[in-house]
Amino acid sequence: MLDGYGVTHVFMVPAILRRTFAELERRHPGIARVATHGEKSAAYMADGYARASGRPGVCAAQVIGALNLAAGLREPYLAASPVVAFTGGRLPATKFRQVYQEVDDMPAFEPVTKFNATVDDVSRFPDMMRQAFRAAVSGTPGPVHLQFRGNEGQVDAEEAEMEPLCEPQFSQVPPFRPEPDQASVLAALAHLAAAERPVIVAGGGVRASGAQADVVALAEALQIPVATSLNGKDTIPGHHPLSVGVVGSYSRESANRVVNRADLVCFIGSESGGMTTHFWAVPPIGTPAIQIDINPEALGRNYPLLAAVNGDAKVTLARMLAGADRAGAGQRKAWIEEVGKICAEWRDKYRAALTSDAVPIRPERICHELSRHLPEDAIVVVDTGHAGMWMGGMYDLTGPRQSYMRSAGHLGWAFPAGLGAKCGCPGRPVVTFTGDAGFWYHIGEVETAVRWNINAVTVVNNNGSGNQSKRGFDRVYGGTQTEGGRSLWTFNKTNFARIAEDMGALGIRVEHASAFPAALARALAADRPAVIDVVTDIDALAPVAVA
Ligand SMILES: Cc1ncc(C[n+]2csc(CCOP(=O)(O)OP(=O)(O)O)c2C)c(N)n1
Repeated sequence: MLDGYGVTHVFMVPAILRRTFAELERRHPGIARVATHGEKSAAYMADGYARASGRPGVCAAQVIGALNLAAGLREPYLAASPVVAFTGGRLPATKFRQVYQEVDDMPAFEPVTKFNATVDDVSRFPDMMRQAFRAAVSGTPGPVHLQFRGNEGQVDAEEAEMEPLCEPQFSQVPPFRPEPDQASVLAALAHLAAAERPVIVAGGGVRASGAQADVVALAEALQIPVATSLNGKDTIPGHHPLSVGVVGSYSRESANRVVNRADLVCFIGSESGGMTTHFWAVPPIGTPAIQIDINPEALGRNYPLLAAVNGDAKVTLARMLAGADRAGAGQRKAWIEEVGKICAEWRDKYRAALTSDAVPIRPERICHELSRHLPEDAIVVVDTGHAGMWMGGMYDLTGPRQSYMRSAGHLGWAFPAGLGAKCGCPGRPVVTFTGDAGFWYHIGEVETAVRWNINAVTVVNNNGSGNQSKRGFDRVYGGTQTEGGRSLWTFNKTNFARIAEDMGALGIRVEHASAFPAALARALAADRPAVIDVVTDIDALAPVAVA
């Protein structure tokens, strides 16, 4: 059935479903069984695989690792990413008898899954597997969990007559493209036509629907600037004349300024959550809004709506484009000029930092070099914290074939997610951007990458600290931190390039910004995993959001 659903990799820590994994080698050697150094990173790899490929990512753990796996599902749950998780579970004959390694794991999966179920009888394999894949990719996608009877899921050693029927429709996102109600489409168009200063806020639902080009086409037809959430950053290239940047907390100042000047905000595939709206200050609640989403429960949750459109983003945008009155676009010349000025002001303000030759290196400069030198089909994977702020605000995608995936909040996600992304899309270059605190989390997976030839490139913004925390500790220490205060967020100096080399990867240390492009080219050309360890300024703090 894994084969039937197009699964190419399973990420896990043994021992789980031993019989299944043995059968895989015998009958489906094309499915890689990637043993990792922790269940959480296995879940993150499955998540990266899913977000890069649009196909469900599969991960697994035996009963003792189940909660480590559940911890790893928190991120794909927040990011609406289809991950299928398998664990071993208790036996009816021995549960509640202090069996080695066992507790009731099911409740812990409840808040981080869309579907959380036990498979107690071998004959239930096919229908439960189908339901798991169906739930993972449908509507707003998300993680699912199946717990198989037996601490290692030994139910898979039993036999039964079963029909391994698969539904390939549920092997990718989206399985359906629901059409919107035409009246709601016309209402949305009427409000857009009447607005003087409209803006689109495109979210992760645009990625899920593959509707990036459709958003850009509508924006061009109606002359509407486009801001994105972090999760929707690859909706529009950074230098497109209508692109204003990422809006919200980890954002670009121009995007927040434009959204706060708008007289109508059109959310597309965005939950309008706290991060994207800078906790509902950008735009302020009460700003006239319309919203397009596949999930009816998302419509109007945070902003009262003038029009709510329930449907798949791609088919909805095609309908809107067909009905759009392009004549009205000319009326927005003044608004488009104002938006252009706001964007130019942002570029002028940050030009010096983006091109800085300072030693230690400024993170803005790394972002700028990535904008200039990443391949046109690159998948960019970015951690949270400062990494999310630097790249969200300072990095520009250069074309429609580049993809961007970001941590929805969990530090340490990006490095294993980048490895998963490379497994999901082996033909595309994958470049991950992470801080050193983020990289430390799952550094052992460098060995996994080498063992499996997962040739992703990881750029470490190595400032010897988790310096995003600096401002907060400055505040609680009344301005000047004690040495003890600094010990809460600073680390020993570490050469990650050397560690990577020891594990068999290519390690490159970069201490001068001018050396970064050659390092990136070498890493991309290496036929092994690569870590570029960039020594950066511990005092560099990312700009905070403009409200
Ligand atoms: C699982 C988890 N724990 C804690 C945090 C809080 N947090 C956010 S950023 C950060 C430090 C980031 O350090 P690093 O990756 O080195 O990047 P830097 O801030 O130094 O650029 C921490 C601890 C988090 N986001 N996720």
